[in-house]
Amino acid sequence: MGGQNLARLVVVSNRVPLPSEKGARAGGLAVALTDALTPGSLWFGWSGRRNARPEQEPALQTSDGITFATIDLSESDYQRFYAGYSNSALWPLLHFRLGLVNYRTEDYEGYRSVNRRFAAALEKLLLPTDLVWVHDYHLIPLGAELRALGVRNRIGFFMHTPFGPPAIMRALPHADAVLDTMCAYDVVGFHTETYRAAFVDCVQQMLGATPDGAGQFRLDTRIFTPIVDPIGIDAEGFSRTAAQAERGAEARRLRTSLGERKLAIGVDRLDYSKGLLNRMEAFGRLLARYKEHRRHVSFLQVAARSREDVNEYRELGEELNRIAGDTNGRYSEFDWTPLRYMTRPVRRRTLAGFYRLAHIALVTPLRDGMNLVAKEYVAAQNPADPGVLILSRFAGAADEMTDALIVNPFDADEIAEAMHRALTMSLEERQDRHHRLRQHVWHSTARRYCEVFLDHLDESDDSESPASETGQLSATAFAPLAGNI
Ligand code: ADQ
Repeated sequence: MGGQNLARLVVVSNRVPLPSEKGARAGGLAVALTDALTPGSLWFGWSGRRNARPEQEPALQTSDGITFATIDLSESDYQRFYAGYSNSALWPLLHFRLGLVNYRTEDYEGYRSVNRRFAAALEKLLLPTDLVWVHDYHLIPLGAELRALGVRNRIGFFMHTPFGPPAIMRALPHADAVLDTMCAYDVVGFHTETYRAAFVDCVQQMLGATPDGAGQFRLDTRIFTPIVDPIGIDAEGFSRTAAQAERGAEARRLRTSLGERKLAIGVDRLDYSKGLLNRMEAFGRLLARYKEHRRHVSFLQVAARSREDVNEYRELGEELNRIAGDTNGRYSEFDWTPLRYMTRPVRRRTLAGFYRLAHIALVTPLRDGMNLVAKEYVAAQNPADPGVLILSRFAGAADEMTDALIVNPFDADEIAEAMHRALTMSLEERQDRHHRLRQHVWHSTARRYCEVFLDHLDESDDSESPASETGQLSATAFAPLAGNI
């Protein structure tokens, strides 16, 4: 538990990475929060397990002073809540892929009922002074469900995906009801001003919420504050890890296998939002157009399989296998395989070493809330001889990382041109760009992300909190939060 005088932080996310599962793990949210939670905190959510008769009470375990409270899902909850409404309706919609939205009423009902169940289980664990921080699109209605149970704690919500304007959001069945539940939070956070502004347009145009002119909005009796709070990484720590990992066995094996060749790298979850097809296509076009790069560059794409029980993900996997085979069949020589494609997750530490070896990182999502790989790549570089980041203009990261080579991820020719430019860029230009990118990544860290959000949550309502009445809840209360970031 935290100090007696400090508000306890309660993080809620769909998937709780249990201490027993440490190791290779894809997913930006899990990575950022692992760094942010400190002894005394509670992390609540789904265990990742499916169970024919899930208990209503959460299972508790403690590790390094953090309590993990998890509940299992039944098979039908899993299909409706997780594979269904969350990942077949909300995820494509929030990534502007209306054609991929697959909506079923029973999925929506499952989504709402799992959120109710989560709220009922969490409510029993809450102390009156807890600060509750709910994460991501699976759990949008959770705050409203907690309020319905009489919970008066300060509750914040952070949306890790993009957020669309009314023209997109209106395509979601029950959009008004879902949006309405977002207004039950005290603070609603987004990575960029574009997403925040889109949310504001939605609540004003679709629900009639009104601004107070000082950043807050009112809808009937509820007052909420939408904020911009870009997520970041532990830049210093990641940089150190990369420098060490470069000397490790895996990085040495990779370097030996490359010989004198340059390395381009892509690291993603295997997801249609990540622009993998266009990226592989672009690499083929580079080799077709600029013959001088043949045999002199290898592209390593690590794409950890994810959400395989959603049709679109299986189909994407098959298409990637086809295009990878096609590219290698066309351009391979007996001693050079241009494209190395692996779908197994790679340990974070190993990845850090690979990033450091890579002359180019291709981060070309078609839409992405932020994209932490872009930041990890910059942090991993050797400032004396840095690589070049090629970044999609539709990643949230592009708002801040303007010194990357910014591309339209839908245009494979433009990506190929950017690769050529990166492969032929002078050391001086690489250093200049990297220097500026580095300043940004070191400024906008995971630690800052947590502090900014929790400061807003702390400020959002002083009148009703017993802790603030005694003056005990202040920004300094969160200092330990960042202790191990
Ligand atoms: P994700 O879509 O999971 O996160 P991202 O931000 O790139 O995307 O985070 C991925 C994390 O997982 C990174 O730390 C990366 O190193 C790791 N990872 C990715 N692929 C991996 C692989 N193949 N093997 C091992 N590790 C891998 C969501 C949103 C993003 C947002 C984050 C955080 O979609 O836009 O940046 O949340 O808010």
